[in-house]
Amino acid sequence: ERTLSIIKPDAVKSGYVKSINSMIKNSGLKIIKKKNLTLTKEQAAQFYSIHSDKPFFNELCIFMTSGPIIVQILEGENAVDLYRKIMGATNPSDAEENTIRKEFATSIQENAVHGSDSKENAIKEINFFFKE
Ligand code: IDP
Ligand code: MG
Repeated sequence: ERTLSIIKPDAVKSGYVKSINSMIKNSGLKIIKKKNLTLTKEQAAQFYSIHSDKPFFNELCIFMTSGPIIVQILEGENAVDLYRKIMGATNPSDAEENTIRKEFATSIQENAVHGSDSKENAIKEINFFFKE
């Protein structure tokens, strides 16, 4: 099974990429593809289009385009749910100990990482960044 991981601009800027990837590898997931890029406003709006009605949508797009991100495909047994588990809750103040967001997120918006929330969305999100 595969899932899409994004290390968001806050975590890249703070130099947390290596530490986050160590937590990913320690969980048993393999990083099978990696891309460094900066999202355009259009890409951010399209990627997060499911949230376009939310009050935080505009700010979320501004944040996600504020600097480089690392987009990775993770592979392993139960990859979607396993990665959601090691990421921790969306709001870092609700995240459990030893999760990526507990360790590295600063707010509900600047929360260090993205992970697909279902197998179906994982396929869509992987295709969004790795069409080839
Ligand atoms: P998830 O990333 O844990 O799946 P979603 O609800 O899908 O959380 O929200 C997508 C992203 O939007 C979050 O990771 C976070 O960056 C941002 N976000 C979610 N809820 C809020 C909020 O209430 N205020 C500001 N930003 C939010
Ligand atoms: Mg989500």
